[in-house]
Amino acid sequence: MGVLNVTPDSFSDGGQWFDPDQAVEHGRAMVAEGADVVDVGGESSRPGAEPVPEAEELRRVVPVVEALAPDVRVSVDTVKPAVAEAAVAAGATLVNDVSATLAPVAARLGVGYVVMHRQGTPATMQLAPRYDDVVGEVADFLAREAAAARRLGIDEVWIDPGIGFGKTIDHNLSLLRHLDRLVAVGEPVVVGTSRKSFLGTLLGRSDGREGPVPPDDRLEGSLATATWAMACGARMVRVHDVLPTVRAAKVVAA
Ligand code: HH2
Repeated sequence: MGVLNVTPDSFSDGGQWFDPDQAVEHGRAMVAEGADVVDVGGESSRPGAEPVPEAEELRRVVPVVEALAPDVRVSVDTVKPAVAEAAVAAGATLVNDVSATLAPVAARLGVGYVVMHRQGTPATMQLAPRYDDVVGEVADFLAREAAAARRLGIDEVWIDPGIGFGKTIDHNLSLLRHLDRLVAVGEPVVVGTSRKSFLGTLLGRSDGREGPVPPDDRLEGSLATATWAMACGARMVRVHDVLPTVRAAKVVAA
C-alpha cells in the first residue's frame, strides 16, 4: 500500500503532493513501482495535527481518487463519513480508518475496511501512552472491532496495530515483536511503520547532532520493519518508499 498524502502538513511528505496533479503523478509512479493499493489521505494524523474541515478534505481527496481509481485499487485514509462516501463514489474500494469508527459506513457502501488501533486522538496521543499489556489490549481491541465489522456484513476486514498512534517506542517494538499474536486473530494484518518517529530514534544520528534522524533518512528502518512484518505474516505494509519495499517483498515471498 503506497501512501499518498494530499496534505500540506503530513509528518514525512507534507506539502510534497498537495497539488492535485502532482499527487496523481506520484500515485501513478507508485503503481509503476509495484504498489497494489494507493492510500489517499487529505488530513494528517500525526501527533498534534490540526483537524481539516470536511469541505477542504473533500476538495483534496476526491479528484485524486477519481484520477487514480481506473488504474489501481484506491483506499481512502479518513475518519469522516462524508469523505469516505465521496471517495467511494469516486472509485475507492477500501476505507482506511485510523479512528475505528467508520465500520457502519464501509458496510453501507459495500467496500473493504481497515480498522486501526489507537489510544487517544492526534492532539494528545503521544503525551503519555499507557497500557498494562499493549499486545493483549491491541489484539483484543482489533478482534472485537473486526468481529463487529463482520457482523455489519463487511466481507473484507483488515486489522492494523496503529504503530505510533498513542504508543511509546517500547509499545511499538512490543507490537512488532509479537505480531504473530495479531496474525492469530485471523483477519489479514496491515502494518504501517514507514518513516515513523520511533525509527528516527532507533537509527540515531550519524552527523553528531542531537535528536532523531529526520523522516527522509529513515529508509533502512522502514525496510527493516516492513520486512520483519511481512516475515511475521502481515499481508500488507503501508509505505512511502514503494520500490525498495516491493523489492524486499519479492525476496521475503521467495
Ligand atoms: N499511519 C499514518 C496514517 N494512516 N493508516 C493505517 N491503517 N496505518 C497506519 O499506520 C497509518 C495510517 C501516519 O502516516 P502518514 O500518512 O505518512 O502521515 P500523516 O498522518 O502525517 O499524514
